[in-house]
Amino acid sequence: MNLRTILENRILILDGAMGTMIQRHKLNEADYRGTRFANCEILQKGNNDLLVLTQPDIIYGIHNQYLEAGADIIETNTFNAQRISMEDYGMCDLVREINIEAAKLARKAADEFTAKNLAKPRFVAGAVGPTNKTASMSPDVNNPAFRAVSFDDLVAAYKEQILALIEGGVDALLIETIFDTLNAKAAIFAAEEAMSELGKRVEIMLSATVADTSGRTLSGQTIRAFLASIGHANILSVGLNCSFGAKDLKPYLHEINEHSPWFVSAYPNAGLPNQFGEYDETPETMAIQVKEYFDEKLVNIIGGCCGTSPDHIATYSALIENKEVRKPGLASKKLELSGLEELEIEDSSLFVNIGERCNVAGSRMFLRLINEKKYEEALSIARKQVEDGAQVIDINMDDAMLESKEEMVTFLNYVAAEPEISRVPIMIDSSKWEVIEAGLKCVQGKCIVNSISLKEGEEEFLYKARKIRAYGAAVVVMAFDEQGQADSFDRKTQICSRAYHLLVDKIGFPPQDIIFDPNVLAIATGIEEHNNYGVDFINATRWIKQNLPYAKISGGVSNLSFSFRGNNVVREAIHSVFLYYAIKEGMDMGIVNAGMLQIYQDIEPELLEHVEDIVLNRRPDATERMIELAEKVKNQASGEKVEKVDEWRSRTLQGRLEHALIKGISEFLEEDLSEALTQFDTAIEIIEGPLMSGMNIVGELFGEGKMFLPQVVKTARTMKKAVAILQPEIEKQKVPGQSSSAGKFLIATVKGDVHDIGKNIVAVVLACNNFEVIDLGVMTPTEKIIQTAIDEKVDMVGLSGLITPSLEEMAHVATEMQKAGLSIPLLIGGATTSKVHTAVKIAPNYGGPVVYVKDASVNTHVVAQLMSKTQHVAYEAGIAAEYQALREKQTKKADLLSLDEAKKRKPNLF
Ligand code: B12
Repeated sequence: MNLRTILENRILILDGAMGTMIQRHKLNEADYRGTRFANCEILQKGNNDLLVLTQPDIIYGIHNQYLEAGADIIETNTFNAQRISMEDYGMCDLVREINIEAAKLARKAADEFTAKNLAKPRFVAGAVGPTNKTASMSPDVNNPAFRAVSFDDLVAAYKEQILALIEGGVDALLIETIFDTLNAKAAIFAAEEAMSELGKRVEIMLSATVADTSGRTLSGQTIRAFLASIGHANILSVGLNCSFGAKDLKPYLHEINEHSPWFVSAYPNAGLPNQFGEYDETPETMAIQVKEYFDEKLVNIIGGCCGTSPDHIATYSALIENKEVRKPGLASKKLELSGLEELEIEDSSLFVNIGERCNVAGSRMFLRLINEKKYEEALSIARKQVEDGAQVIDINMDDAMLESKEEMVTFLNYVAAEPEISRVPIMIDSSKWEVIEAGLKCVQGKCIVNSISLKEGEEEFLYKARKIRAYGAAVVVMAFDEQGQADSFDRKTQICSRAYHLLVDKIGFPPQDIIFDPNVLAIATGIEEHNNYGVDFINATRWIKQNLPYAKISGGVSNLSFSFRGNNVVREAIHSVFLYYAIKEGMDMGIVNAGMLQIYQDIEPELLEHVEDIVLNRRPDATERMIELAEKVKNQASGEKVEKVDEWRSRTLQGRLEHALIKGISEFLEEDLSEALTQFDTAIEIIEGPLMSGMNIVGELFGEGKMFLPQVVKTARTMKKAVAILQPEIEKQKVPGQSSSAGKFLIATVKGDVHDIGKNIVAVVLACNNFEVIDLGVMTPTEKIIQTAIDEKVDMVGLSGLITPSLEEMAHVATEMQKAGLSIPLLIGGATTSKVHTAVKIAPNYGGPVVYVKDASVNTHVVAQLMSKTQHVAYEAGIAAEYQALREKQTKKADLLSLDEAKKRKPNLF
């Protein structure tokens, strides 16, 4: 029976700490050296891996103790046995020997136990540690681009170790204590190379470690980002080890459990070391915590890390008996990318815009900065794009006068040191393979390669695709083949189809990781054959979506309007019209200059008609007519600006505020808001009246694809400014008289959600009502909300959320609040929340009062009721009854049959 089959039926036990057990032997320098290394120059005390050669009986004894305690899998004593770490001890030349001997020792012990009880086969996992160097971070504070170890160094070192482990007879490789995903990707790469060289496969198991309670790895990735980065690997299991004790590891295991299609492992520490460097968790206390993992079906493999011993492991056997096994979920069909954070793209996602400014071929300023080696300044271009809403950033260093490969590596290393930039995935853009490959070796996240094509034939195409997959990236495939660039619908679809089937059927490339670029080519050039280019792209997009399942579509949008260089009004309109139609047909993403987009809705009717004529090739004279109008538009452009300002300035106050928000213009806010203050009773009414209505229009346009994220970011900034202008007014309306706090209110936007405008307004209004507000900000993990609520003894918790996944997250918070024994009121708010969802999906998870609150002003009233000593019981009972009624109504609805079903079931009376 192999590991996989057993794991489908029961939980497996991994051994506990090796280091802790070795320490118990209190070995001295001479013991470490043994006779063989008695004369070596470098001190060896602490070189635990060497003990397989100098004290094999001790290591064999420890393996036996763990096997005796019930471990199904034991790890070889090789955590540091690769060249990079062994350099510290001057023992690089022993790497192969140590690994072979370590594997043999463990194998011997395991096989002896298997022979004693064939029904419980024992396995050996080759321990592959993270090394003592990190490929994603610079150890030199003065040079963020410096790296103490490269991907290639790591691959070489890991490969040497892994070859020896496999030769020594391990069943699996356990790449563990991953703190830098790039190191882990190198280990996976090396493992695949070693296995294909030996012609033998063993299982790969991965285990990461989170650095602190932010739930990130040391190199800054969230769990989801880490999972996306290693999604390409052919692995048995993924999980967590080390970090902190079993209790604190649990929330992160939940995350892995939810999002991984593999078996899940955990081997926590026996708590965090205390002041004396000792571990406090006894086998009994740890067993109580670990039991929850099994009860909640979080893991398939359980073991122990630092501080654990055979006594800890021995408690597990009883705990796993008759436990239902966790079944891994299905592999995702979404395109999952990552920087430090994850970006998930599926067909229902909104258009993803890729920042195009870090391209030496497209931005003169970026080229100059790279040429002058002003990397810090070049970084600010990348930072600005992310701030302005770019969800991926394209990096291109293809210039004849540049050392493209070096510049790509240097800049990517700089980017890695900037968390604000590297939180988004990278698109490595080059026409040179060596530049792409060098770039892939620098990025820990899951990036996109831009691009490969069939230009040089199938063999070359598949070679590159296989490599890209091995580095763990997604790929843009240009519609280009041996005959050249595809310029018609037929050529585009035929090449994309050929490429898709080669990738998916021949080499098993995941279809969701293929992004086609069917070529956005310039229209209205005066050459008749070019007139249909826009339509061909749009139609090809539709065809690809219908015929090549899960593949994505991207394109460089600015090419389309190339004929109108120098005329930005027309260019912006062309881009928006094109995107409007292409997105409707399924275009998922595009390389876009966010500053070169008009809001579709706002394009002058005459201009819109002319632009649609050329983009959609609606009439033969479209180009001439557009050229004519373009001249007029261009000539008017500067004068018109003044006119345009005047036009919207003469609208009603409501109209002006809405316009300012939609366009992201803050210039007149002071003026308009002062006027508003004379017309509305309170500042809050202004927010909830005209400002909210502006935001709602933005939301609608955004949802319909008529506005894009960068434009919404601008809007959000304007809204924030407006709220800031009104804040002193809100404060003036502060409830006077009460000196002491009216209560403590904890507010947070839930995990995964960045929207905070509404939450901030609620916080300000509450503060003005004498509440002490603890604002945990955005993307707040559940555990933080609950821990703060308990530590700060708050009176109420308020959750804000504006995207659909937040609804589920809120239900989860409610469940966890219940588990934590809380009973304080829980308030739910934010645009996507609703009374019915709160009643049906959130309230049932929590015993305390749960109240949906529509907006900040209603909130004051709700909070007052909940805090009132005399009214809260009646108020809560009223809400509970109302929600119960809503639930019953909902259940009845769910019981109703569909019309078709009802027809099918009609009684047969005749
Ligand atoms: C501005 C905005 C953004 C800004 C947010 C900036 C910021 N710092 O907040 C940016 C550009 C960053 C953004 C990003 C995204 N957004 Co957005 N965004 C909006 C937009 C246009 C307005 C939101 C807003 O601020 N409204 C104004 C405030 C005042 O209203 P409010 O939050 O509802 O708050 C009021 C009440 O609800 C209540 N309230 C709010 N919270 C709480 C909490 C408590 C306890 C209480 C009592 C009351 C309460 O009081 C407030 C004042 O009265 C909405 C559209 C809309 N109509 O909501 C889309 C919208 C929410 N976004 C949307 C999407 C999809 C996204 C993105 C996923 C886009 C993308 N492709 O990346 C990302 C999300 C990233 C993430 N992981 O969160 C969708 C969500 C769809 C869905 N159901 O999932 C929307 C609805 C747009 C749409 N039609 O598609 N977005």
